[in-house]
Amino acid sequence: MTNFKVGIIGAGPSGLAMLRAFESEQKKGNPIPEIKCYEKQDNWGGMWNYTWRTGVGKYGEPIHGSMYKYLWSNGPKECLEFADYTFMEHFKQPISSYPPREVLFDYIEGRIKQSNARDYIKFNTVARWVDYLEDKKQFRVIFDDLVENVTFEEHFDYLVVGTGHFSTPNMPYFKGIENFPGVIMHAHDFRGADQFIDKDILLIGSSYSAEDIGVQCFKHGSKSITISYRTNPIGVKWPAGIEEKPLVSHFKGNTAFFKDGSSKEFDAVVLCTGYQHKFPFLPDNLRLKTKNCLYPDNLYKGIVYNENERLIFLGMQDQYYTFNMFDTQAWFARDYMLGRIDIPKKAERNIDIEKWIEKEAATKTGYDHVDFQTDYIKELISLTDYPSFDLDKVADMFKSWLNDKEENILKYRDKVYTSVMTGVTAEEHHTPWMKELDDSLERYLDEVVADEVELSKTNYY
Ligand code: FAD
Ligand code: NA7
Repeated sequence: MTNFKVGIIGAGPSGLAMLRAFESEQKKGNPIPEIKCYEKQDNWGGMWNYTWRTGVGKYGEPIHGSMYKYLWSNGPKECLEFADYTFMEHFKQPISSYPPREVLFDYIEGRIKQSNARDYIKFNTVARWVDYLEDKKQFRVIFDDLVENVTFEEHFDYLVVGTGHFSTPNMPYFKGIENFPGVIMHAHDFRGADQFIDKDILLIGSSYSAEDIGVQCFKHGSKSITISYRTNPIGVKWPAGIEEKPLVSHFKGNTAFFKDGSSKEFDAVVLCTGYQHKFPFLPDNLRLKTKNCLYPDNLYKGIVYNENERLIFLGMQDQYYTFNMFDTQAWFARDYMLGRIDIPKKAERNIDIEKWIEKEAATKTGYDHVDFQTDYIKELISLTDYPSFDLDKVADMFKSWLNDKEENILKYRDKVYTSVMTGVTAEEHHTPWMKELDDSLERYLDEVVADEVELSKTNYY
């Protein structure tokens, strides 16, 4: 049956994957349901739609974006490539394995621009509240049109939540931090390393944000970077100028004291302490409650909400795979909504969920995490017609990437990988990453003159 209505909240990579999945069905000449997508920002791309703003946006809504100037992909692009729209198809030439944000935004946009997806999206519109109407078996969603400043409601048979989960900061307290005289911010509000040139900065947290903001600040000229970890250090070979210390115990003025008894003065503190899954528009009984992990509880196949099988979440897991994982989820969600995939009763779904959660609990290393997510995607791909690709090779690339980072955190982005979709090997970027201070699309695609390239390759790190 296709005479039903689907609402999608968010037009980031997950929401766009959902639109793409239906579009591919339509292209085959098959009927699709009525679809509407709502996006609170004025453009699509989610995180990849860069904003200079912090705090609140033009219409007073909390800013979604956590990306910053000079952000380059933190994993090989060959691991996130869409199976139905390759980098070669988009750029018509090999590019490097770690493109900057604007280049990835261009790629995401290139695929979706091929369709009339924009017609389905209402921008500058925020989902405010959702109720499930048991008698009608429909969701009633209340939206605010931010431009017109009007509230309206829509009813949907299925609701797809693709609102991301790297937007609402986790802000722990450290004794004495309230009297720290310098800049204090969360990674969510970091918009580039420029303001930290010649500064001593303290990053609290030891995951992707701390690693990348630390390296960015080093590259752009901070005086020193200290990364303070709670559980495990990042543990790569750091260059002189970046060091790791155990957790901060307290602050006194501009001095941070660490659990190993050492202390240091800082100009700025950046809390790289992760994010909260936050759904202010969902009531308690529909709200996904999880931390950042590879298999959130209560989601059948990591997608269908177990308490209400008409509610779908995309992209809620921690992510090694990104764009192609969102696709495989969206294809599954599409076929499920179209009635092609039957899902078992709640108790059986619970058993399946438990199985995956136990499997995640048994993972220990980065390699285990990669294998876990690879298995998860393999299962989803086997259930739909999303173009299959060599996931074992992608897993190998992820593992090499983990090694590359350990070997040289400043140079891993200079490595190249081979696409499993096209067999094309990436081209080295014309300028080593540590020397490249311009992250624009124009500069990236520029044929830089040979002399300049040779000069830029001189080894200073
Ligand atoms: P998002 O991209 O977060 O998009 C969610 C969308 O929902 C947004 O457009 C938002 O405005 C909208 N929305 C939210 N709430 C509402 C509402 N109530 N009503 C209407 N619309 C709403 N991934 C990589 O593959 N490579 C990287 O190098 C990489 N770097 C990253 C760096 C940072 C700093 C961060 C935070 C993430 C990074 N990621 C990276 C992961 C990134 O989150 C994913 O690539 C991807 O953007 C997730 O897509 P999404 O659609 O699930 O969520
Ligand atoms: P992550 O990957 O969720 O990591 C959060 C980090 O914050 C992790 O190291 C945590 O340490 C640390 N943390 C959390 N709470 C605290 C407190 N109270 N004190 C000290 N440290 C704490 O978030 P990221 O922002 O790094 O990455 C998210 C995405 O952004 C990712 O996909 C990237 O691509 C960009 P723990 O290990 O739990 O002790």
